[in-house]
Amino acid sequence: MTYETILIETPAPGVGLVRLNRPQALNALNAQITREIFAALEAFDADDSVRCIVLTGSDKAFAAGADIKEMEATDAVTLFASNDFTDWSRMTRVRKPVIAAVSGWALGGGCEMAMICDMIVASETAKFGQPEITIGVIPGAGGTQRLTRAVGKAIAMEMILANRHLTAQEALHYGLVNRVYPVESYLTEAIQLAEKIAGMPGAAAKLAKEAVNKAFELSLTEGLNYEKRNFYLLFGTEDKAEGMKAFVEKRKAEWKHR
Ligand code: DAK
Repeated sequence: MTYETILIETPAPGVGLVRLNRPQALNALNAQITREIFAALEAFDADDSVRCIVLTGSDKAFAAGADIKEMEATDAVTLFASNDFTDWSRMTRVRKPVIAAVSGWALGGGCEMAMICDMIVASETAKFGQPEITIGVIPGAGGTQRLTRAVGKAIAMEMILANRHLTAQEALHYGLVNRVYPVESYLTEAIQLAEKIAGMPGAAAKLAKEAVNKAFELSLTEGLNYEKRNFYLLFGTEDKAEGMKAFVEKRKAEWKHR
């Protein structure tokens, strides 16, 4: 597939990079870019040479939300029918770890897209917000749920009802982001973190991601059972045999990612 609104790179061993590229609209998420982002993530997910994915925008904007100019002309029936745009659950089905590298605006759907990722590395200029109420709607791609789980009810309510924006440091304080770096280095740092994850045994990384995400959906007992099954499953992998043998032999493991 060729892309018109995103750029694709493999900047480090095992790392796939998806870069949003609609600078004229601050990377606003129209149907085309959304479709291309999901397709690119799915392509990296299916590519054996990639084990961790970084999703980024520009230094000025990760994404300023869904494209309001496109949405202005949309009615409820059309929105319901346009599955490409509305089926953001495609992103949650990516099994490899995904890191959002966020600088500048991460508003509305931009903030929601970053929150679907497994970790967020931010630049000092990152600004997170859910301003949908200022255009007469509410978050529609997980903002009321994922933001509340990430920062707690009080701050989520203020962001969603009063359009409060969080600075990068505030987002770090409330647990929305993992790390904050100067704008000159946030992307390099995100790629380095991705390279570190890509250097771990691939099946374990996928199953660990899956189990952590289950913590938001299952009861503790169900979650613990889920974790245990994934743990047992890994005892069937070549990397488990190699990892434990290498420890006993006091040498570095050589992963096959199988
Ligand atoms: N949509 C379309 N164009 C946008 C845009 C957006 N969200 N944000 C910025 N732009 C465009 C501007 O119109 C302008 O284009 P021209 O007028 O020059 O042609 C260009 O980008 C530069 O923007 P500004 O001139 O406004 O730049 P400033 O630095 O002055 O301001 C800003 C930056 C980010 C504060 C401002 O642009 C802004 O407030 N933007 C809108 C932010 C916003 O309200 N975002 C939330 C949109 S609602 C769903 C999935 C997703 C969603 C819902 C449902 N389902 C799966 C069901 C998501 C909804 C949303 O995100």
